[in-house]
Order: sequence, then structure tokens, then C-alpha cells
Amino acid sequence: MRVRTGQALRRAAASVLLAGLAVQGCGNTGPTQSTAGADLADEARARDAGAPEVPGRPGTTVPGRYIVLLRGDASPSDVARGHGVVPERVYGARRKGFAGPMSAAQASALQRDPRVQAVVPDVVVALVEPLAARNEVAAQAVDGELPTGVDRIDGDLNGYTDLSKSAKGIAIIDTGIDTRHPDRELNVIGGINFTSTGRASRIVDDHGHGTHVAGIAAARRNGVGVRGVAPGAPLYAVKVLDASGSGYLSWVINGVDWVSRNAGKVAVANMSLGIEGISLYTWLLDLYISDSVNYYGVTYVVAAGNSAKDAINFSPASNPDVITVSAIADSDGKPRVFRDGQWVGAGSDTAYGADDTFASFSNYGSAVDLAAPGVGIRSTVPGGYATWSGTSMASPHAAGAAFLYRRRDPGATPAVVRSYLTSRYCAPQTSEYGFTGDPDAVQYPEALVYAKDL
Ligand SMILES: [Ca+2]
Ligand SMILES: [Ca+2]
Repeated sequence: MRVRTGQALRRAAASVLLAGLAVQGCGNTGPTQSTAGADLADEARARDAGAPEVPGRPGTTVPGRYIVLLRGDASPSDVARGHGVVPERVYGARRKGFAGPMSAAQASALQRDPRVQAVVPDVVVALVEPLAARNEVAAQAVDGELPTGVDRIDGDLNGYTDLSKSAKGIAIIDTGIDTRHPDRELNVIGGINFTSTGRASRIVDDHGHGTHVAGIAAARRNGVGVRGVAPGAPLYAVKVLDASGSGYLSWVINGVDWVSRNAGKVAVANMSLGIEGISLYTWLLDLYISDSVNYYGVTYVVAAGNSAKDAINFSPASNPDVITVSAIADSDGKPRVFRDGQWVGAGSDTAYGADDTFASFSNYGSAVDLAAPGVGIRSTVPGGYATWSGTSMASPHAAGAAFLYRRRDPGATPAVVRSYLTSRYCAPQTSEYGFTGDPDAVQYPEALVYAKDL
């Protein structure tokens, strides 16, 4: 059942296993957790702009770079100075720490320092690679602005026209966002650059992935191009991946830490990135993400991954505190029809499966909470539009839906948001609006995001 064919584009990495919890399908209700306030300081962090480009594949340890997690309220600068280390990154929303270049001897000495909880080698992280443009599905927009994905989840039927005045926004932890889109599709109101390319304020997208993801969640309903699930919602570009789509774990943790410190203005964070293999590195990333969820009240929505494997072996997809999203193929923006005694899609086949079926590349498993359209998704890219496929494209459909839920219920904790999205504002696989082909539909039948009533 779990052996799937299809493309496994993700790269191999570390392999120590760690458990994750399951939440799946309409009807599941998660626990309620408390939310703490957040420090809103919008610092402009000055950093070393001379760092080298990211070497190696995702999951590759970076020689001479470490992340140091401190105990309690130990001061990052004091600890670093005491060991002759100049920290390139400093963290501190809840758990204090720092990261940067240091020798193995310094790392070893830090490991023995009682103020230090853990010293973790830095590692390469990458976006969940979108699948090739040659697999584009022809645009079949109904009104010229409605992408098939938004149409498929009936995001056009809930009446939202302009969410730009919302008190909070959506953080896109990715490659940046195009702040000068020719059609003014993206309401980018802030953000920060944690890569080594340029200044902290350089949030512009030099890759394209972050802009595509942002447009799916929140492109404006302005009569041109595309529209997102939460049209016009304020966007924060948290740039942690460079022009190659790669970054260091220390940068990604920077991004998560920034979201925690800005939780007063960020309701939802989308992460269409990850590492295959669960290890000490991903334990550290999960620690910071879980703090952001459980102590700062930010809902995290992440891509399950494009490897046609169990998402439990991917991070942050396996984190039990996030909403993990698999992808379906939909070619016409319409739900399936009942014909000859069974539900079938009525649209044309895609490169990744028939209409209204689980996408052949999508990760699956107990870690997946929701499904969303992820094949042939038209969205914004710097300077225009493109049609891409991947769970990276599915995740922001759910992030947009999570944002809409938070607008209805501003005090909702992430657990409550997830509970409603997986029990009420979704379409069970077996329903008219559902889909077929989930490889583990018997055990873990995640429902499709459904935004009509949000
Ligand atoms: Ca538009
Ligand atoms: Ca369809």
C-alpha cells in the first residue's frame, strides 16, 4: 500500500528516526493549547554579508558551522565571547542560542559548557522543489483571474474581496517575495532577509518559489492575473533560502524565531521547505517551530514533500504541531461527478494523475493533516505568472484557509485552527468534493481543504 511509483525528486539525507503524531481527516479534534503574547520588536538585524554561498545538498552538514542552544537565560553574547566565537546569528524569542562559523575545538568546548544545552552542526535546507514547467496544465480559469486550485476548494464562493486591512498577516518562510509585481498582486508589508545575500531588508525574491507560494495564499482579487485563497492578505517575506532555493538550518531557525517575535502581526506561517531524514538538526528546528506554535500562537502550514514517501521521515512535515499538507491533481477546478456507480473526475488527466486524485509525487502518511490542489497551479512569479506543481503549491492553499479561519476567530490557538480546518472547513475524501487515490486512505484519509464556508 505504501509503495508508490512516481517521481522522487527529493534528495537523500540523514536518517535517524523520530516519532510524530497523527491528525487526519474531517471529524478529528485536536487538543486546545494556550497562547502567549509576543514581542513585536521589528529589529533590523545587521549581519555579515560576506558569507559564502550555500554548499551541498539538503541534509548535508556544513563544515565549520554550528548552532548552539543555550539553557535558560544564558546570554548568547556572553557565552560566545567566552569561547572566542563571534556569533553570526542570535536567537532568543523563547530559547536563546546563536550560530555561525566556529572550529571543532570551539564547538567541543561549548558542548562542555554547563550553560549550553546542545551544539548542533549546521545543515543545508532546501525548498520543496516545484515540478517542471513542461508539466503545466493549460489554464482553464473561469473568470480570467480564478486559478483552478482556488476554484477547486470553492475559495471564490465565500465572498472575500480585499483582506488587505486585516490586523495580522501571513509569513512566507521561503525565498522572499516579489515586492514589485507588475500587477501589484502581492500585498507585502514587511519581512526580513536571513540569507547571506545582501542586507537584512533585501526581501525580494531572487528565485521565484516564495512569490509563487505567496500568490496562492494571498494574490489580490484585482481583476487581473490570479487571486489567492485570502485575497490581498498582508504578507511578510521571511527570506531564509537564497537564489538557488537553499539555505542553512541556522537561517531557517532565524526565520522561525523572527515569526515568534512578530506573532502580534503574523497569524499564519507557510513553510514549503524541508529536509528528508529526522535527526538532531530537525529536532532543533522542531523545537523552534513548536515554540512558535505553542507559545506564540502562530499556525504553521507546511508542505508534505514531493518524494511519494511517508512524510513522517521529513522535517518539518513530521512536526506534530504544524498542519502538514499533501497534494491532489485537479485539472478543471471542479469537483468530481458520480458516474456508473462511482466518483470520477471529469477533467483531463494531468502528468501526476487523473483529475481529482492524489498527486503521484505527494508524500503521505500519518503526519499529513490536509490535502489541497498542487498540480498545474497558476500563480505569481517575479515579473509575471507561472504554472507549477508540488506540495509547495498545496501548502499555501491551506495557509490561506487557516488565515481566513483566524479572521473569523482571532483568539483561536493553532490547535483550534487545525481542529476546525480538519473537521469542519474541509471535504472528506469520500464526499462529492473529495478525491481518490490516497495511498493510505484506509488509515489516514486526510480531507481536502474546503474554503466555501470560511
Ligand atoms: Ca489578481
Ligand atoms: Ca476536477
